[in-house]
Amino acid sequence: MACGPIFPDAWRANTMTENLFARLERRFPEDRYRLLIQTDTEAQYTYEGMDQETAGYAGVFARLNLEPGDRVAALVDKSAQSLFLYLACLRFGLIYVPLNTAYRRKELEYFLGDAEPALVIGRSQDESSLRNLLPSAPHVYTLDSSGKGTLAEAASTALPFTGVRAVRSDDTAAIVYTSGTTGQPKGAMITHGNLAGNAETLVTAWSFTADDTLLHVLPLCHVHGLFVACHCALWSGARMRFLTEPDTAKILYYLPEASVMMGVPTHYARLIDSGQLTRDRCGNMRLFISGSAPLQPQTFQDFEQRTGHKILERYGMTETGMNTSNPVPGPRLPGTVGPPLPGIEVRIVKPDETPARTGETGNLQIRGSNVFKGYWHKPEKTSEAFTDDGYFITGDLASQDENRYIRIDGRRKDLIISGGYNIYPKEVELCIDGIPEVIESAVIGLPHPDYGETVCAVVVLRSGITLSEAALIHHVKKELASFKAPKSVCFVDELPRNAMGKVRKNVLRERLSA
Ligand code: MCA
Ligand code: AMP
Repeated sequence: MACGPIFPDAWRANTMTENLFARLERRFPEDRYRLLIQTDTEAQYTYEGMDQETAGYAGVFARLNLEPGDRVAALVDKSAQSLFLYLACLRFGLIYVPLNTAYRRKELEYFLGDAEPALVIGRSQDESSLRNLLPSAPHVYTLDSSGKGTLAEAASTALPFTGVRAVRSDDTAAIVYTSGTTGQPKGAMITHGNLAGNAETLVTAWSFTADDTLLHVLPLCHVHGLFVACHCALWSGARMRFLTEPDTAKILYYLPEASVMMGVPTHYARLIDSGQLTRDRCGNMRLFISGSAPLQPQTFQDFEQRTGHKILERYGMTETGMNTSNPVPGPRLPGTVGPPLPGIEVRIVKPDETPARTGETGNLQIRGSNVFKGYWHKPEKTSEAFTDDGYFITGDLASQDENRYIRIDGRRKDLIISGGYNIYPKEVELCIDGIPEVIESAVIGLPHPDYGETVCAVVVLRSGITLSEAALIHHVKKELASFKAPKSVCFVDELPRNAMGKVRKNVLRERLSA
């Protein structure tokens, strides 16, 4: 049955909760029985199921006397339940703090210490270390489906909270950590209004309807998988096929039933490499979307040749959600991230803050209701991130053509993006410099066919000392999430420096790329 957009134009929701729960309650009660999630283990949940599960979790929040604005940190694997946990926080006016399960002890210590959660939801294998990390942690539960200490068990004895707490659109809905180029990671405070505005914009721009099936292949601990992907489905009443692992064979298996897929360029490069990507397999697909990292024009072309589909590339950030997008109807140009999305002001300025000319590269700045309200507990970092007239300084370098299509030409910030994950060289350098055998190191990104870029460490050892590449990588993996570990190590006698004593990373990149 074709049903078109669930949401009539006249209805405007200021928050995700208003859109989701109020819609089910008052506007479109029949949508309760539509499928929301099917997993790759064939578990399935309707919108009604989501309503009940989130009411159960919110019942636990009520029993724990959590107050609006309290933080709930989640260190959980991807599952339907982890999405419900997030939605339950929205429902109860709590601030959701997603954390990547790849993070190591020291990283977690910092995030939990900074966010000061009233409740932590973890995996059973992390429970005791979480309790040790948080001696004064008020409450810790796990997210397994049943058993002692699980949120499900707590929910089974709590009175379901079937209401929806009223929130203002500028109340914080989530704190998502982004690493800083200097200093420590910053928690971006993303408001209910940011989420709702961006969801509505994307649903319209990408023509989402209740007829869509989104092939969901991304983790739920970052903005791309949690907000961009899930919100498009939830806002439009669509269905999602949740893949718990980013496995190419599984993506290929479920492609025929899907109509939309969102991924990072690595997903698309792997699909092409599989040799099994055909037009037939994509027969039901209407849209492939890519972001979080640059999509190589070659990948765009190879994908189109095999499937007939032009991948739609868009550009966003944790702090802003999505800013620009190639169009659904209209030309999708490889190597560009499309024009600004409606309602989002994008400008490109030269170092003296005057506007860059058409085609000229400059600093990309963003203003709009999609832009976050600031960094948690870091007012100075917040004011440094904005211009006097309220534009957010992205740290990306870009140019714009005569049709307003934007090209991301580079980054002012020292950042490596590997398979869509951001890695800050400074953090890895500090970790390597902590090895007794090491005098100093420089961490750079090198081009890579699968991950786009990978981490390479250039290391100076104390004289007469040896250290193997494997031992160095092992050390980093003990301290930091393993995706941050170097994929290659190059030992040198000294690092090239400029007259100011600064390491010339561009020289290293040129030498090692060659
Ligand atoms: C995993 N590994 C990686 C990466 N992913 N190494 C470098 N870069 C990576 N991206 C390491 C693991 O630590 C592991 O190491 C080994 O590779 C294999 O892990 P596996 O789980 O098999 O990973 P994979 O299959 O290689 O995963 C690749 C992936 C994944 C599917 C591209 O990284 C992924 O889901 N990326 C998406 C990230 C994302 O959602 N970014 C959005 C941020 P070991 O064996 O040593 O343990 S939000 C954002 O950027 C903004 C808002 C935006 O615009 O979207
Ligand atoms: P994050 O801090 O994880 O939100 O990552 C945001 C950064 O990812 C942006 O500032 C860009 O540098 C990069 N990014 C996101 N989408 C794209 C894209 N389509 N092309 C190039 N870079 C991108």
